[in-house]
Amino acid sequence: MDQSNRYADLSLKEEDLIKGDKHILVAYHMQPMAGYGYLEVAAHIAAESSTGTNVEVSTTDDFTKGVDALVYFIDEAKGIMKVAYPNELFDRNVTDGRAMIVSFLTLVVGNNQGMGDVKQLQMQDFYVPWSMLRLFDGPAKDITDMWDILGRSRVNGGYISGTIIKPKLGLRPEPFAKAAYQFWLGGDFIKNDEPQGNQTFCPLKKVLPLVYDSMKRAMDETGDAKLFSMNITADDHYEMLARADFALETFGPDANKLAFLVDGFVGGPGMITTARRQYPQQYLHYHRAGHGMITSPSAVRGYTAFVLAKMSRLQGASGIHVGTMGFGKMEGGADDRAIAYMIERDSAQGPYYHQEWHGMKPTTPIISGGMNALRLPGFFENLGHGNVINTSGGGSYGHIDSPAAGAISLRQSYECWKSGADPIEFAKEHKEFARAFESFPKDADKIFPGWREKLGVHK
Ligand code: CAP
Ligand code: MG
Repeated sequence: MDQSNRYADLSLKEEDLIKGDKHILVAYHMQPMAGYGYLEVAAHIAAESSTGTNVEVSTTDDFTKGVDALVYFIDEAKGIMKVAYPNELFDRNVTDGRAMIVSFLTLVVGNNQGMGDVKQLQMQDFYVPWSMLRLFDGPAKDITDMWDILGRSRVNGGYISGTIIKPKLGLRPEPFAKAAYQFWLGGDFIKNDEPQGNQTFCPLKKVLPLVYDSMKRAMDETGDAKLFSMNITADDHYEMLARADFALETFGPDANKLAFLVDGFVGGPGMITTARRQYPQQYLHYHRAGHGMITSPSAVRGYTAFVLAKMSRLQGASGIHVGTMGFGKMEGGADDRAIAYMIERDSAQGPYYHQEWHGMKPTTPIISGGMNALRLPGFFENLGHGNVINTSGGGSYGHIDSPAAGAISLRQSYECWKSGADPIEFAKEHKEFARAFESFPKDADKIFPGWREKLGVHK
């Protein structure tokens, strides 16, 4: 049934919709199945995503029609469609009247994802009017709190060097805590790798006190504060809180140095919001493992990594992984810096919409996945700044001298880029950075051809 009479109005202007402040706007890449008209399928999507179904229903009244989602733009040649969703469509909390991401997802990428007349439907961008934006929690803590703990300026506090305890799994409590200690001698921030939790060979209640002991010893030895991002992901709300509460008690006076990591993609928005609301004093670290199943450029449904990151700021993530923009091991390209800008700035341009954040706290871009000291200078150059958390697992534990040397090489790499120095010249004066060339020779050959001669390394 062609419902474009009711669910499309191509005379609506985007600027008017934005000025009106009454709609969330969503841009999709859409391709219909063969044999279906573009506008017809677009209208069907708007219907299924709001008040409609595939037939007329007798229960529809005049009020209902007022909250129809409307297709307001199509470009069939480019495969782009845009929909205006009236604010009233979105579910609001009984307890406090606030908005929820789960309702947003249920409507804009819910049933429409499985429709038989749709070949491709991937959300590329969305715009949130102030009237809705103000109903989302946003972050409670942000990178300025991390800088403060580290004793730096709250403004432009710079690069936070981090790692992920590796191997991913298979360390017992003592070697785990030792690996943490070794990195902290040179670096700032450690996170659990996302599958690490309460395995029988490394029980959380045994390992966490040891990690705190490592932190204290590293702080004593270096005179610097250290940060630990602990995985509290769990199916059960109470289990998640039990993990988090145990950690807060364990870290006691240093609980401010504890961040909570939640696998927000596989765990879902409820897990993020639970952590955000239960622990507003902790930095909330959104890990997005699994997102590639829908965000990959090869995916034809779901939404993009950009959309995921933008939603995470609304939900209140203090930081989220944004990939490595083509410089690491995961999928992505240089243009992905737009993802970082959208979550860290107060006013930013997305692929389709400009978003004002009206002072909502920023979400830190967390840079992770195959990074090391040699790949970082190019990364910073592409992004234009280094106010990020970077976690380099292999890049630290793969350094030939030690994890501490790996950590120091990361910091030196930032200093090299910041000072505008030539990396080879800088390496001559900075041992840990120089030894990163020998630790990751394949990268060195690729990024700095001729490095062996220049640095006098002949092995
Ligand atoms: C990185 C990592 C992260 C990925 C996630 C891993 O380790 O711990 O989970 O970076 O990807 O398991 O691969 P390495 P993203 O530093 O050793 O590569 O940040 O893109 O979400
Ligand atoms: Mg990982």
